[in-house]
Formats: sequence, structure tokens, C-alpha cells
Amino acid sequence: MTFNERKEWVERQHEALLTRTNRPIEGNGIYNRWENPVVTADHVPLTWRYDFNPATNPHFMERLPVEGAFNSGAIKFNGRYCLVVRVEGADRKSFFAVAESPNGVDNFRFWDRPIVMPEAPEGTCAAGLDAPATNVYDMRLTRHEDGWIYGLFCVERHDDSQPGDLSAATATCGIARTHDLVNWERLPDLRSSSQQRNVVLHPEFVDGRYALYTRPQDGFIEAGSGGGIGWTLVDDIAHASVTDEKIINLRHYHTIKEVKNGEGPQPYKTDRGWLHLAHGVRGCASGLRYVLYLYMTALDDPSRIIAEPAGAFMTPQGDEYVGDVMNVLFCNGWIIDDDGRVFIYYASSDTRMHVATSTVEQLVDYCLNTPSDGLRTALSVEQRIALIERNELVKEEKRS
Ligand code: BGC
Ligand code: BMA
Repeated sequence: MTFNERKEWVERQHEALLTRTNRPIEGNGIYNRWENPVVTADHVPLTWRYDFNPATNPHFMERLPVEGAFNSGAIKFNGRYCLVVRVEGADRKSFFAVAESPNGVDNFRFWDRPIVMPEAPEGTCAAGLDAPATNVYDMRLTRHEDGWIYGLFCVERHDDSQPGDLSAATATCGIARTHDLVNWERLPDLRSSSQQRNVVLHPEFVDGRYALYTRPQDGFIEAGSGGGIGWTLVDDIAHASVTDEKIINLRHYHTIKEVKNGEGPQPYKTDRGWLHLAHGVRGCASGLRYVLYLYMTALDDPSRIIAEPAGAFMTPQGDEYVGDVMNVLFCNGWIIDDDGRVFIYYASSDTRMHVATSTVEQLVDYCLNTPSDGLRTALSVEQRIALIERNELVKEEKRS
């Protein structure tokens, strides 16, 4: 193919992908998955990847390939469904970029340029680590009642206290805020005595203070004695530090979150309580397995659990198992419309974005009416027998 033939072919493929319509697949009554991934590496604009000059790129080859587009924050902005996507280049560096859709389920298009996220203000990083980040990822977006849109994300640096180990790293929570998703004001990273990944800002003040869902961890990978999803109150978001941290959502032996868990997107306020989506991790012969779960907390105290269905809400299915990091569903963004429709933007295997849709009513029903984990097989059997017996009654009533 000549330069022009190839360029036109690539452009046609790209446009066809961007304009492809999506359709829901009937599911378990709790949510519907949609057939096609909504944002992938192939959605990334061609000018971000190809050199369009025939003199410097005669083969019209990709100059800066993109490997993945995943783990997006999500927000309704100016009536559009916007994802702040973790775009990852072939060099394993990820960065943030906004992709928007008119309907939330297809036709996602990236804005003109990636987000240029300022580096943390000099001398302000946590744990005395003033170095610029090596990588940033997994933004949670919160429209806070103080009037700003906040993006909290993971900031990763090499752990220089272990010079011999090139994979030793530290995870810190980065904090930035914006009014337009284009211009971001970077605030100092969250100070914390432990490493922190998966930190999420609660959308309302609690006792006049900012509230954070945290995830203390022993090391870069191990949550270890961290215990689960934490909660801390902060006076000044521009000098945020974790002082009193209590664990509000615990991990347990032989559950889907035995090894780790973490808050997903910003929680959503319903008339029955705050609705939360989180991820749980367990270890198995094929490595770590990441699944999604839901829980609810009280309206008068968002740190008090009022419902937690046993087990996973979503697990990887079919092609979702396969990708850069296998056996992973991860979600850090959802959009809830005024009419109660819920768009769950989840990523599979650190590679691509999908959507599942539901309603607030269905998700609250699921949370409040699904038995919680008895933590013992005998109690699980009891729950199932109770369901069978209730169903036998329903069938008898029909017959008589
Ligand atoms: C990766 C993350 C991952 C973390 C812990 C980082 O280097 O970029 O995707 O969650 O390591 O495994
Ligand atoms: C991490 C997360 C995600 C990722 C997952 C699986 O701990 O923070 O970035 O999706 O591992 O690799």
C-alpha cells in the first residue's frame, strides 16, 4: 500500500470503530452488559499515534503506539458522558485523557489533546518524596459541594530506599481540581504514614470537613495489615493528610476480597443510603483475581455500612479475561442520571473500557435484599434452602 492508501484505510477503520453502535445484552436482572467495549486503545486519535508526514513516515506506521485505554473516572459534564481515561502507551506510562459520548454507551470520542496534569507542587509530596511521579493512573472524579470537580489518582514513584530492586515502588494519592476537565490545579499529594492507592473523595462535607475513602497498605502491592477500605476527615484539601483513619469495609478470609479491596467511583446518594461500588481481590493459581462488589452506607454517617451483599456483583466474562493483566475487572467511574439510570464504566484486564447499565432502584434492591456473607459454607446453604422453601410456597400458592 502507498502512504495515502494506508492512511485512508487506517482512517476509515478508525471512523467505523468510533461510530459503531452498541446494544445491551439481557443479563441477570441486576444490570445489563453492552456488547462492545466503549473505549479501547484503537479509539485513541490517530494524530496521537501516527506521524502524518509522508517525508518522515513513508510507511505510515504508528510512532507512539497505545497499548490500553482503561480504568476511567466518569462524570456527566455539560450534558455529555465524559470518561477521564487511563491511556497507556507502549512505554508503560499512563496519562489521562477525556473521551465523551452523547449517550453514554457508544460514539465515544477523545477530546483534542490528552490532559496535561501539572506535577505536584515542589516540596509538597508525601513521605518526603519530592521527585516527580513516574506514573499516574486510576482517577476518581468527584463533583464536590465546594464547587470544584476533584480528580484523585494514584501517583507512583520508584522506592529509592530499595535501590537494588528496580520494581520497588511507592503509591501515593495525587489530588487535582478543575472546572472544565482541561485546566487542572494540582494540590499537594495526600500525606499518609502508609502507602495509599484507591483514595476517593466523598462528594459532601461531613461535619464541615472533607471526607476521604482510603486504602492503607503495607507495601506497594500488599494491603497486608491495612484491613480494608478506610475513612478519614480532612480540614484543608489543599494540605490533606491522613490523621485518624478507621477501617469501614473490612476484608475477610475466604471471600472475594480476601487479599485486597478498594473503593471504586465516587459514592452516590440515594434516599436509602450511599451506594458504593468497590473492587475485591483474591489470590489463586492464576494470580490475583479482581472482581467488583457493591455496598451501602448510612445517610447520616457515610462511614457506617448498612448493607453488603455477599460476593461479587460483576466478574470477568468471556473476552474480558484476556488482556495486559488477565482476570481483572476494575471500576473507578460511573454516571447516574437524574432519571435513575446508572452507567457503570468498568475496565477489563487493564486493557479496555466497557459499560453496564442498571438503575438506582435495581442496585438498591440488590444491596438491601441480597443476603450478606455468613462467612461459613453452612450458613450459605441455609440461605439457599430458605430461598428454595420460599419459592416452593410461591409455586404451591399458584397451584391451589
Ligand atoms: C500498575 C497498576 C497496578 C499496580 C499494582 C502499577 O505499576 O500501573 O496498574 O495496580 O502497579 O500492581
Ligand atoms: C491495581 C489497580 C489497577 C489495576 C489492578 C490490576 O492495584 O490500582 O490499576 O487495574 O491493579 O492490575
